[in-house]
Amino acid sequence: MSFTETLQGLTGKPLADCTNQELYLALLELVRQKSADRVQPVTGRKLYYISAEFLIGKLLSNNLINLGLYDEARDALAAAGKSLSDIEEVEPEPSLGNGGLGRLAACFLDSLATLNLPGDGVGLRYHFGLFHQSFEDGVQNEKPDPWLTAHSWAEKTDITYPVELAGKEYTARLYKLAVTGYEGRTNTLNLFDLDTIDESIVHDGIAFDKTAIDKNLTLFLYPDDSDEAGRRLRVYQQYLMVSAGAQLILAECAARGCDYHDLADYAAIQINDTHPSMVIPELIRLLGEKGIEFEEAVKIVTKTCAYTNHTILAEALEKWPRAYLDAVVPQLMPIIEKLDALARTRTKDESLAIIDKDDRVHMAHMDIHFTHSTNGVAALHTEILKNSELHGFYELYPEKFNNKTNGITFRRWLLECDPRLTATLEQHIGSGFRKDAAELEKLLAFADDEAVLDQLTAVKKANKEALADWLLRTQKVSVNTDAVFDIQSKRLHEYKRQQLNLLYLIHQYYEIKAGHLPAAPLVSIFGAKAAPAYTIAKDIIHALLTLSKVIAADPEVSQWLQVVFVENYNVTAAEKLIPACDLSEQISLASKEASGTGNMKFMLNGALTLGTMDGANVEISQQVGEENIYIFGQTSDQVIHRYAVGDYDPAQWVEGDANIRRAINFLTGPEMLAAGHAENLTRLHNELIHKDWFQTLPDFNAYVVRKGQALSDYVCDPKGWRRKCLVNIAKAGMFSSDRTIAEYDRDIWHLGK
Ligand code: GL7
Repeated sequence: MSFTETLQGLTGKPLADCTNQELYLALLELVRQKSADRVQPVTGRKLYYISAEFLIGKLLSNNLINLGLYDEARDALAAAGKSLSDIEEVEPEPSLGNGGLGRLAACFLDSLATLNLPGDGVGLRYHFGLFHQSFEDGVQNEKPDPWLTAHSWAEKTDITYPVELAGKEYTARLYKLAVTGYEGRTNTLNLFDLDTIDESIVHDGIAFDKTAIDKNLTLFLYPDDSDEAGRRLRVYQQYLMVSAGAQLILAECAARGCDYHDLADYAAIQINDTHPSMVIPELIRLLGEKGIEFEEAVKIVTKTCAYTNHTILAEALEKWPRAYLDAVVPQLMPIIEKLDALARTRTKDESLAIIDKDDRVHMAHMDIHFTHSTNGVAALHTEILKNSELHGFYELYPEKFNNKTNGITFRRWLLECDPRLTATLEQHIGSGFRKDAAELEKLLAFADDEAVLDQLTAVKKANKEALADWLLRTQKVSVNTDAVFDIQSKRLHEYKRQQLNLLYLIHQYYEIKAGHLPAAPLVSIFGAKAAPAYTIAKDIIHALLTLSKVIAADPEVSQWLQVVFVENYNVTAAEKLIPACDLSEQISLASKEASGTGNMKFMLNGALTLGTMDGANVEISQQVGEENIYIFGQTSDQVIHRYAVGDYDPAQWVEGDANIRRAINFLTGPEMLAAGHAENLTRLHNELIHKDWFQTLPDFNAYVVRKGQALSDYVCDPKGWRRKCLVNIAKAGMFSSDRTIAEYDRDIWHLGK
């Protein structure tokens, strides 16, 4: 049967007569059937990747690619006058994650299935995921972002588990979402929810009654935690996830013959950051119910579980007040106390305790004591964990510490998002890189081949035109595609330093006004959501939106400089932005970005990195060589030293440097105040002068110089530029999540054995 006939069988009428909605549903059904054919029996150890976030993005195209159906589907639809990309627009994006950590979990599921490894995800079925962002009067506005339509990828099952929260029993229901690898097996993303959730309680944006647990528990990912009810709600969510998850794991293992004593032969559990840490005491509790004593249960759980640390930012290493846990999960507290006592027999160092003297429970400490592996997510990050942040733990358990540099799935971040580049690569180096990313290195043979370099230039230009069309259609802005496309897209956080980019743009504004024209016109594109309660982050968004208005209104400047802030940055937007980027901004304060994964996506799509020696930028720089990347700024050692000495005073930098002073004062100058809000701009101005916790000012001049160099290279040495792009693509292989997953399997999980 032809593809057209199969699809027509599902729609019940000629494809040409179908709406895009009808075609989307038919494709969804077809993918489901084909994915089901690829489910394989599990033998030996199976992985459970437990995570509060799975930022899966839209699934239709990805699934069609992995099933080998994409080209057929596109052609059959085109023959009927339909476009696959229009049909994709019908699909809502599930925003079940907030940034790199959640997207990493999604990439890992893709790689597990592609490598034919038995590995399922365990998480929550949030009804709205992260909020939908819009800008009103230059200010971020938050609304729910619904994705659960009548027909969704996550299928309801009749499997339920009881979960006790604050002494009351709730029923967690399992939903299953098929994850099919590229020419690989089908695994499952298990998502839990309650039947009683009531979406109608959300009002005024994303506000809701935080105490009505049966109605609100899985409404949002990361509900606002600026008040106590919000923080408790996170504990409720976490326990729902781990308790239902642990019951599912034990049930599946038992069905395969596990007698619980040998749990570690059947299951490997990866704890993704500290949100799922309560799975440790919960498993001990459940094993106790099966008749296993505490001491043995601790050994079983330690052998089964492993922990990944994704950040050194202290505020992200969760420490729950004991009172919250006493209230929400009283059944776990006796176990956590026993674990604390046991940990104290291993070390006298109070700072490594699970329950500290202020009665806070340190989730990461519990993870490190009671799992067999703790890994960081890039080489530098792991070294910082070992040498400073977690040094005491490293001394106690050196054998537990290991590095697993992050990766991204090339199916989504090359084949799907950049079909033009994919086709060009295939023309020259064949299609082996689809499964073996190291084959991209074959491209190096063409580094001086003018025809190939021209082709890459043409691909980039076409991608920039496509982005310009999309920006016009969705953001109502028109951009100059001859300009350098410079992109900083990631969560808004002071450590990521969108404010450094902001100060640069103001500096350029002045320079252009003074007749010091840049080497090339620049379109500076941002995409970022700020956490709803993160005031300064919202002020930075406001300052960028205001600056964008000021520049657009000034023809002298706007022919050289444009600032575009894309609304509601999400996976779908990333897929449009990344292939069109010339210069990728990875400018976090050295030591603060654990890895970054956007940096890898941009590089793979032939953008050059402008970055600090932070996270995986260090490894990107090693891969491509320093002549193929624009590095600037303080090193992590210098930064850590500056924090240790504690004498950083931004006011001195403002006083001592006229350019810095000029840029900062512009924030509260007449142009900005006329276009924006004094309250936001003044607060940001004061923050930078009096605090600047992420040391923006010491890196300012180096950043200006390096960025200027990049723009000048782009214009003065176009061939050299394109050669650098080629080297970046060719050297991206190491950042495939297939490589990362193979390393996790080799060193930690040993799946299928
Ligand atoms: C993060 C890190 O900030 C980021 O650098 C890393 O790439 C990612 C995946 O390991 O994890 N940690 C974190 O809490 N978030 C991240 O994106 C939200």
